[in-house]
Amino acid sequence: MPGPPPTTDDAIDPSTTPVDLARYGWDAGWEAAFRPYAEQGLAPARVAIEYNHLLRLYTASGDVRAQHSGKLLHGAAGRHAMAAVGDWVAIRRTPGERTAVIEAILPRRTHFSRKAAGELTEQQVVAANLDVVFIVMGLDRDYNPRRLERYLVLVQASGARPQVLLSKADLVADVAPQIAECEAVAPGADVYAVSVRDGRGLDRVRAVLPAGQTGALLGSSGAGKSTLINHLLGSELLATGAVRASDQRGRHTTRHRQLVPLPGGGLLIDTPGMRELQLWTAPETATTSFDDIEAIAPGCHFTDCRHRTEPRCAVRAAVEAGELDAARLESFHKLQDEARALEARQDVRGRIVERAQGKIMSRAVKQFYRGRDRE
Ligand SMILES: Nc1nc2c(ncn2[C@@H]2O[C@H](COP(=O)(O)OP(=O)(O)OP(=O)(O)O)[C@@H](O)[C@H]2O)c(=O)[nH]1
Ligand SMILES: [Mg+2]
Ligand SMILES: [Zn+2]
Repeated sequence: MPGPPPTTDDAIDPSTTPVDLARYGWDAGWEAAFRPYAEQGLAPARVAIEYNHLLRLYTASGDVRAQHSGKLLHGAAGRHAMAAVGDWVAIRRTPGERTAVIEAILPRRTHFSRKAAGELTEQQVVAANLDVVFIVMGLDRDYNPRRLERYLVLVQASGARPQVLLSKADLVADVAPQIAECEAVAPGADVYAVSVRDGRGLDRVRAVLPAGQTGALLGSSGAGKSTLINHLLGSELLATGAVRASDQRGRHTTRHRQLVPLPGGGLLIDTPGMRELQLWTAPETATTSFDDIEAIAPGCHFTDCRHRTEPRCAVRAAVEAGELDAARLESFHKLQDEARALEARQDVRGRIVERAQGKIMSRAVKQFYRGRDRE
């Protein structure tokens, strides 16, 4: 078994030889976006690993650990303003200080978000600046097309291209039925089988990650995400863990998100298996991955038909005629309800934040005048 991934901040040796940032996906666009920060004497870096409050960054002069500036930590934007793995950031390094300070995050080209776990209605950016998102689903008991729908909604909203990897293909005799089923759920996405045991599909993964492109692996614990990266790397960089014999569930082996440069020049982000995948998206985007339903909907009598109890609904008619899977329409309704509920909670939260900010403002104004009275 390989050792655990680096968990202490000294685990990655700071190198002294300069590194070409192109290795981490730096290009002319990032260069242009960074210009104002370069003028302030800041250096560019890409977030490599995210621990709780500490980040590990790739820079042109080796890896450094970093923390957010006070301004980013306590700003009004909340968790969205925190750097996520894959972000390009502007850092300040003070001679003699071991930790760099993240002063700014360059505008993200794409980001994959979900609702933060727990009660808070807060967006959590799982990974940033992704060209591709690989949804990894094992062909063992992990296989679940309904969960795939949920992932696709979030990938759709992220701006990255979705790829569906049916992993552990060596465990089943014929992958064709599952591929067909997933293709029906994921119109427009590439769906293919991979296996590290017989090497199937690995070249296809490499092909969608040419030099400079960044992908992220998402999926349940035990789906084989870290194992796949190790195979693409040709080394056991990441810890992997066998699924439980009783129910084939994973053991949450990966604890941190981590950006790994691959030999071909592409980059892949490993993520911990998700326990909870709550939506973070508007009701309109929640249904854009249901092209099959959207294609039938123009036939409904009402233009704003929700395909529930409305009369002369073409979508329900298609289900009754056996042309559309009933489970598919059920998912459509479920995801839309969830997105609506989230939207309502966000409205409430927005008002609370505004009120709190109003209070802070009026206190600051009062203090300002009190100060002046004393002068
Ligand atoms: N048969 C078979 N087993 C595989 C394959 N890929 C991974 N596995 C096994 O699946 C188990 C889980 O693999 P991991 O790579 O740790 O899974 P993970 O998705 O990273 O899981 P977390 O880190 O917990 O989220 C390990 O025992 C792997 O050996 C495959 O292609 N075929
Ligand atoms: Mg893992
Ligand atoms: Zn309808």
